[in-house]
Amino acid sequence: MSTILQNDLFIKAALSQQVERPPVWMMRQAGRFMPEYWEIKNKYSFLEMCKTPEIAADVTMLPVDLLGIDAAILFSDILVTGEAMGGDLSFEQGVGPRFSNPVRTWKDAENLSVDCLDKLQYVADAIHVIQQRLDGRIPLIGFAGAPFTILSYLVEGGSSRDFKLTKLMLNNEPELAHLILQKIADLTIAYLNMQIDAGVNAVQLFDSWANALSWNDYHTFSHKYNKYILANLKRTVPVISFAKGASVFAPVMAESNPDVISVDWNADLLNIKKSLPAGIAVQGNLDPFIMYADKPVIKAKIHELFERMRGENGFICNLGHGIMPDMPFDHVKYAVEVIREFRY
Ligand code: 1CP
Repeated sequence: MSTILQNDLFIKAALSQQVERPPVWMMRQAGRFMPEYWEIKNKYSFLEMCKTPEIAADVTMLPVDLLGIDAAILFSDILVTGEAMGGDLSFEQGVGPRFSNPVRTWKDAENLSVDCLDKLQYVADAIHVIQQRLDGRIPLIGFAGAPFTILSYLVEGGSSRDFKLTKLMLNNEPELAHLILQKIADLTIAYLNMQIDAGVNAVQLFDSWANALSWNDYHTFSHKYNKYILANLKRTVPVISFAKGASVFAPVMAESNPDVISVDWNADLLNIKKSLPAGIAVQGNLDPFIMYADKPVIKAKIHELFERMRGENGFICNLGHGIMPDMPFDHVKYAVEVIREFRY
């Protein structure tokens, strides 16, 4: 993207440059907590929304126009790579994501396609429409799911509490898991590079369920592939590595050389930042559940984090995980206002 950004706070912070206040965006910022989301959602299925560039752009723009955040994130889902590879994906109300043909055997794994980037062309098309709408106001973040997190959905056939079948595969048939992880990683490289070519200003790799893994398994089944992906991305835009579990795994994540590590809310963010090599920024790490609290509490928690991070370049404010569907919209909006008014 050669357009000059009117608000480049997010990019500057991602590159550990000095800013007058921390930039903010929030995971799941374009979603079910917004009445305006439901007006669209009531007319289309979730996948129709993702696959119709004009609608994906409409939803991407909701938090830009209604919340005033400092970065937009593409409206899509991490599971679209699993679908492109051959997964029969649906999102049912109240059930969440589902793959009706889980990947559990060598035959299932061999049937997964890697050469399927054409099936994700709608994402590049959406990026073009969104960038026209944004018109350089703020940066656009592209994203993909990390191989271990995608593997868990493919193996379980959907969401899971304990990742029992996934861990059974890692323990009993590690080579089968490696075959699937390698295929996901290869598609993810092509997919994120396609997003970069289409004009996103940053990309984020979501390893949402890394926290399910032991220290050794994290190295073997997650970090190895995330590192391979980061080594093969066009590093023309900042790369953010998110893991639920980053409170523990951040020093390992740093070995894959991301520009930013996005941290859940268990850790002290300053301690994490200080433990990382210079030049790696941090993103986070408000407990999302403060959004249910009274407004003075929200303000106090934000200021507590910002005072702790005072003087640090390379800090992007975000939640440690996503906004929940029933969080009050005006609380989230208030949080963004508090952040935007803050000055170092
Ligand atoms: O606003 C945004 O953040 C942009 C769009 C976005 C992103 C970045 C959506 C829309 N999903 C995601 C990423 C995503 N999807 C992640 C990684 C981030 C995270 O950890 O929260 C994960 C794990 C998913 C998988 C997924 N898709 C879930 C979680 C299920 C579980 O296992 O807990 C859900 C509920 C979905 C559907 C989905 N994705 C996005 C929305 C708005 C929805 C809800 C669809 C609906 O019913 O309207």
